[in-house]
Amino acid sequence: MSTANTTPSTAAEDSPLLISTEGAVRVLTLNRPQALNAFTTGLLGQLRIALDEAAHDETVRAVLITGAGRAFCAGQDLSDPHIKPEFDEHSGEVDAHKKPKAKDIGNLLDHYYIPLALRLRSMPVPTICAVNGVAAGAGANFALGCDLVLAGQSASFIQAFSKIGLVPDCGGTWLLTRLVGRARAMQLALLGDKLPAADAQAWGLIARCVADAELQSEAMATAQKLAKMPTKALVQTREALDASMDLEFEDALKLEARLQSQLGYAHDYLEGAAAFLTKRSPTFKDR
Ligand code: T3D
Repeated sequence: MSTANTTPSTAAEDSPLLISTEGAVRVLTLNRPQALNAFTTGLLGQLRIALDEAAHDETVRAVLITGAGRAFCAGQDLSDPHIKPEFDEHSGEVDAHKKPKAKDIGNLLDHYYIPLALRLRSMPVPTICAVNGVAAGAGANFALGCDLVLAGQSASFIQAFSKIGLVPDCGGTWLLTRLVGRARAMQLALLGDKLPAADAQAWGLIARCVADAELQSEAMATAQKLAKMPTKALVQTREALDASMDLEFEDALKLEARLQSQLGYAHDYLEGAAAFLTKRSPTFKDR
């Protein structure tokens, strides 16, 4: 990734989340490479705060999320003391005679994953994910929740949940069916097999699979391009496309008209139209 005009991370280099800014693009890098950037409650909390900060910073016009090292994210860190199930550390067996201490995974979702997924999906700026390696479990679904997903050719997507007796979470059930349809969603979710990035693109799960060496520069170029575009219109496009899945055709037409009504009075439409008609480059500023 280019370092031109980059504000270095304010967090320490060993922080689980690195934050930097390149022009109007906020870059968030998951940084637990020794555990394939698996989500701890600490990392989940930092990620949500970083998204909140980006949402409230008027100078930020796109967010780019990626991972450090060879993986994007291996999902929930299964050794995190907050959720680690009880078993015999020596034999690795679950003691059938001893009632294991229950840990409510739903609580973890309520407190960490749901707020994070909702924050991501309601960002007032476009979000781009550069999937630099394996994305498993909640790591895959967090990536798929971004507006545009680019992946390196050696990256892959795994709905790892069924292998440990869980259902897809972090929006997986909602996202998968909408992105690839029920048949392929079922295949991914039931079997939990690895889907290589090239197949993910062919299936319509992600926007683009690119050469590994080009992933970060392609993702940054895309983020910079989006950052120069009319942010508010991009975000309302996300809302309209998401809503359209549950709307009748006529209701989708009416939603489009309502959004155009609002956007038509905004600076960016006037600027865009004026720039086109006077053959100059537009400068968009609405957020
Ligand atoms: O409680 C809950 O679970 C609720 C939350 C649910 C949300 C979820 O995300 S559930 C799904 C959780 N994730 C998984 O089940 C995936 C587990 N990981 C894997 O299946 C594999 O690691 C991968 C397929 C992702 C990658 O395989 P590979 O062979 O490239 O790497 P590896 O050797 O398995 O892993 C490298 C290291 O990362 C290793 O540590 P070590 O042995 O070098 O010290 C491994 O233990 C660690 N690691 C990988 N994934 C996780 C992890 N450590 C903790 N949690 C992980 N999820």
